[in-house]
Amino acid sequence: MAAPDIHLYTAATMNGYKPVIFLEEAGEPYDLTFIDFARKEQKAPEYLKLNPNGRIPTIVDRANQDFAVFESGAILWYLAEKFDKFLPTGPRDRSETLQWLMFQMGGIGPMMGQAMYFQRIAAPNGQEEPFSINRYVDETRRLLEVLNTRLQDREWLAADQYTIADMATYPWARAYVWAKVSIDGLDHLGAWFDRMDARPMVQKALTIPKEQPAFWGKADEIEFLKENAARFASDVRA
Ligand SMILES: N[C@@H](CCC(=O)N[C@@H](CS)C(=O)NCC(=O)O)C(=O)O
Repeated sequence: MAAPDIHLYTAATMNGYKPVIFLEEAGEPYDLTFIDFARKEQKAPEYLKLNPNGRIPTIVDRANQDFAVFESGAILWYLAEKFDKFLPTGPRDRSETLQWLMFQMGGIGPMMGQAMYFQRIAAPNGQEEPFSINRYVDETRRLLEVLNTRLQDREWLAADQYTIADMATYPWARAYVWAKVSIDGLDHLGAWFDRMDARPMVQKALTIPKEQPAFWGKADEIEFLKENAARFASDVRA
């Protein structure tokens, strides 16, 4: 049997789940290579040839002369075009979808990522920075409020349909506990979480890069906190 077109390199992180969600929702076959951060596999010279940023996720399309794509938003966009799914074609709908995809890539992801970093990694390593924590927690809350307002009169983020914008935003926004950001009063966002949580392929995708726990659920368990801080300790000291 021929190998699937798509070879995905990923791990169980917010950005790492996105292409898994797409491929599971689309029902397309793929090979998956788990990238082990503990062994710094994402910095290996061979991997850097695929992803010059040394991070996950990355895909290689064997049916397109082993074309490599990095950056999770670009990966979703590429997969959507290749399989003609979850990215509407009309110019307004398409633009709306890409706007909300960019909002996740440029806003929700970076701000929540820093809120998590300063509270979950820097602080346990003796680098408590209240000014930074407040900045990123407040900014995350503001961005989640933008999502909440957007969702007050619609089921999905863009184009009145389930798209790559929802797939990109869910793993981040849903990890608000891990970012220690309250969603009190954000009922429309909560209802969207319920709709996303109820999608069987989304739930399946979250179990696929198995080797590390998800960033929510048992987020406050002490062992997990220590283990996670240790995984990044060398970066914090640097
Ligand atoms: N903008 C990039 C960010 C990728 C990213 O930061 N990936 C993280 C996991 S969510 C990673 O690989 N971390 C390992 C490292 O920093 O070495 C994307 O969306 O793909």
